[in-house]
This record gives sequence, structure tokens and C-alpha cells, in this order.
Amino acid sequence: KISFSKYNSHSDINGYLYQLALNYPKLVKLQDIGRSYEKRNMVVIQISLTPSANNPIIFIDAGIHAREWISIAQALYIIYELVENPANKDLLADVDWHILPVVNPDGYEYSQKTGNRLWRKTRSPQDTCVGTDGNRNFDHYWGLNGASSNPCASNYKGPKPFSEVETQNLRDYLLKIKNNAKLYLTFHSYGKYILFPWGYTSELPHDEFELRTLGKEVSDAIVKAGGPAYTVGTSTNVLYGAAGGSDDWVKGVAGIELAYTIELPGGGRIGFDLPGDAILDVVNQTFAGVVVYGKYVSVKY
Ligand code: 0X9
Ligand code: ZN
Repeated sequence: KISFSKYNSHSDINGYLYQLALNYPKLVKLQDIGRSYEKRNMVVIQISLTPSANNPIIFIDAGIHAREWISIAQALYIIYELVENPANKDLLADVDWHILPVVNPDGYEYSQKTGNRLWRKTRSPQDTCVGTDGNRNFDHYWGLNGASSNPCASNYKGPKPFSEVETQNLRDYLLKIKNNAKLYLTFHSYGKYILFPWGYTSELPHDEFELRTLGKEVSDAIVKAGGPAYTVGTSTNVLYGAAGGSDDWVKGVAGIELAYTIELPGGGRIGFDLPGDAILDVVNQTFAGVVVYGKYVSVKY
């Protein structure tokens, strides 16, 4: 059983997806996109009122960084609202939603149970240490900046682009849907940023105005819902330069022009450990921003 007052295990999350597919067979389809290094199933939930129509797709992922638990709760909450709250039917009228709530299930489990709370990377053994930073592993100016060549560093880029099976699985799925996918959202924590490409350069993308304007509308909606204001801008210019991120690859290679990294608010003692009783407010306020994204895509495409 899923909860929004604590953090759920990966198997409970997949269990919830299977339960939704059973309970809402017309609305929900599951797509197995492969397994993690430790053989956990990576499952995309596809939410579509009209599966026959050629609708624009919004793709959402979370949990590429193991310790960023709130991001996974956020993805799960979006799934919950879209599938189980009839008040959100409008958001499904002419947009399909594809959501992968846990990109890095091995790291997530490790940070929750066996290992250390601040684990960030995958769990594949490397020469000297364990794990690769999934968000430095994408093949778009891979390793150019903000990424380490040291396998023991938390931002290790990996031995080669897409060395990790998890980033391969995500890449292959995105390549399959890229023609219909119009918006990519990847949830992280923490920091209250709405980021868009590029992370590999301080130069602005050709559609910077559109990305910034939409990002600000999203931030405004979150504020209206009682949440905090977010800083909106390119990764390099408002946070730091780092190449090999999923957002840069999605825009630069897959050609999905609207690509955002959302850094959710921090909390707790170390920032990543937002307490269970604070989850619901964050995910509910952020959902108001997701609604803005949904409306934008349904009007534009
Ligand atoms: O460094 C990251 O991967 C992200 N921040 S986090 O604190 N969650 O690790 C920001 C990624 C922004 N996008 C790119 N740099 N491409
Ligand atoms: Zn992150």
C-alpha cells in the first residue's frame, strides 16, 4: 500500500502501478522497459484516456539520484492524481502521460535499507568503487564539465556514455516515444529550482524565452498553491555547469524541446531527508505546477 506520509519501497511502488493497471484497465497501461543492474524492474506507467489517438506525450521521471526520495514521492503523487482523482480528467483529454517513478531503483533501495542515506549513484561495480552518476552518463557533451572521471566520486560520469543499464533503458524508451513526446520533466532534490538546458554550456537554447516563460508560470502556480517560489533558468546559469544530464540529452539529441529538471524543496537535517509528514504539502503544491505544464501542452499541440 502506497503512502504520502512516508517514503515507499521500490517493490511497494511497483505494486501500486500493477494495482492501478488492474483497477483502471482502460486508462492505465504498464510498459516494462528493462531491469536495473541488480535486476529490479523498471516500469513506465502510461496514462491515456484515448489510446488510439495520436496525442502529445508528457514524460516524467524521478529518482535518478538515489537519495532524492521526495522526487519519487512526487512522481507517485502525480500518478495518483492523474489516475485516481476524477477532478483531473481534463488533464487527460488530449495529453498522454508516461511516468517512470524510479530511474535508479538499486540506489534507492540502498539508500533506504542496506547502505547509506546519502547514496546518489547507481550500484554497478566500477574499477575501484561502486556506482555511476546517472545524470552525468547521458551522451551529449559527455564529461565536458561538472562531471568526475574518478569512480569514487559521487558525480562520476561512468566509463563511457550510457555505461549504465538504467540510463540505457531510459534512453531507449525516450527514443521510442520521441516523436510524440513534447515535454520532459525530471524530478530531483533539493533546491527549489526549475532548470532547463543547457547544463554543458552557459549559452542559451534557441527557445530560451519559451522555456523561461513557461517555467515562471509553473513557479507562480506553485506559489499560488501555497508553495515556495522557484528560481527559473538554465542549469549552468542559475545552478552550475554539468554535462551528461538527462535533460540536455533529451533536448539536444532526442529533440524533445521542452525539457526541465525540477529541484524540489529540501528539508530535514541534511536537505534530502524531508520528514514524512512534510511530503504531502510539497507534492500537492508541486502538482499545481504540473497542471500548468499539462495545460500548456494540450493547448500548444
Ligand atoms: O547535478 C545534478 O545532476 C542536478 N542537481 S542535483 O542536486 N539533484 O544533483 C542538476 C542537473 C541539471 N541539469 C544538467 N546539469 N544537465
Ligand atoms: Zn539530483
